Amino acid sequence: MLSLLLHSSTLNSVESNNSTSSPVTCNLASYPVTVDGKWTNTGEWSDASQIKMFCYIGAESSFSWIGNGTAYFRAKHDENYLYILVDFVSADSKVYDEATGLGDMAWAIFDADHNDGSILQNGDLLFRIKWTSPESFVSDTMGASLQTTVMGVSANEWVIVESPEGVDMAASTDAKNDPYSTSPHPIYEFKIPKNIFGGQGSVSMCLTTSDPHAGVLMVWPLNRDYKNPSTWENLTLAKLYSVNIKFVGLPSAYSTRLYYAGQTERASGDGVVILKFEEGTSHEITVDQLVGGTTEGIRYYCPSYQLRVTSSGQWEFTYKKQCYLTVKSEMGYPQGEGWYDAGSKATISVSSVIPTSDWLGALGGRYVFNGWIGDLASPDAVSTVTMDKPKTATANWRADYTMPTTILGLVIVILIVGVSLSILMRKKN
Ligand SMILES: [Ca+2]
Ligand SMILES: [Ca+2]
Ligand SMILES: [Ca+2]
Repeated sequence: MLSLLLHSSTLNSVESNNSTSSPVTCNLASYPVTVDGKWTNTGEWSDASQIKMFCYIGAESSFSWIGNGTAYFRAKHDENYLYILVDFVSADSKVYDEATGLGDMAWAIFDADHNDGSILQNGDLLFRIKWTSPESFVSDTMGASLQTTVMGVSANEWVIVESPEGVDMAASTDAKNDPYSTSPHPIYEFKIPKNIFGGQGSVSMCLTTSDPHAGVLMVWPLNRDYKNPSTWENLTLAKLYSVNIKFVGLPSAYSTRLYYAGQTERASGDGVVILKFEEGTSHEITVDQLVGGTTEGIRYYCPSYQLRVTSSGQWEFTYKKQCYLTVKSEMGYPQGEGWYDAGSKATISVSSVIPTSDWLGALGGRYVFNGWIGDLASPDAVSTVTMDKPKTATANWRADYTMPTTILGLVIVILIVGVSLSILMRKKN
């Protein structure tokens, strides 16, 4: 305890903000970053790791840092880049003072050569975004211009070097989409190629953002010394595994959707989708079980439409073509309409004899099945059809009044005989 107190007193006192500094795992990016110095949309940094920065109190480089402040940084990465957001929530919109020439700024420093030394080394790099006098640099913002600088090391001092390829930095006071506070305040975005630190899975770094007008300096980690890499904190980049997905049996004109990790992605039938996930995480990937089928009588069915991935590999979703069979009949309970695997045999049926619905039906008037017409020509009420394409089978019927005609004929004969007999009987009497 004593040594800790002594240690911190030599480095000036630092307000802890009730949090302690510890290694941070940098999330894998799900959403793209637009380097424009603001929350381009409310979701832009929602997938990043979030760390509250510390408020530094004491003297440093001729400044007295006295104020309380609130700042966060967020970090995430994709295959090639590390992205850092520094959000100085408590600072106001005054980013540059003409009289003193002082401007707000943010730094990100990396122990890029991983030597963890107590002095700066050639490989260490500093990325700085600073507001300065309006005429100094091209981009005017808030009555100031933005200066972005990359620094390397010479004789244990930071000196300006040429920016490595791919570096991008920006700042603004536009907090319109900022979930911390929408009142204007400095926001900084850094896009840093991972190859500056050899693309390794972790790197030591420190961050600083300052508001000299308010006398507030925010740092991470606690007790960081910008010239001493061994005081910087480790940022571990979550490693990725790669999932390669193909679709079998789905023509290129069709597309399906992939659902994974709360996201949806459309993929065409001949496409290959490569997804990256953090090592150690498990993900369920689902596709549309049915594709097409709304108009043309053809659809694609995926019997096994879910899979779970936990490591790199290749997977296939197999779709089966299906064709629609339409069975039309005005009567006789037609059976068999529906979807069938392409090339399979469908059985259709209809009752072969139906009483007519008029009064003659009671006397045996009936409709007789007269065969299937359309894509299937068959005289049999129960028939099979090969579903090599969408098909329609229509039942053909004819009316058969043989029975009521016979009955009525007999009734008439009986009536005539009966009447004749009764006339004969009367004459005899
Ligand atoms: Ca942005
Ligand atoms: Ca300021
Ligand atoms: Ca170093």
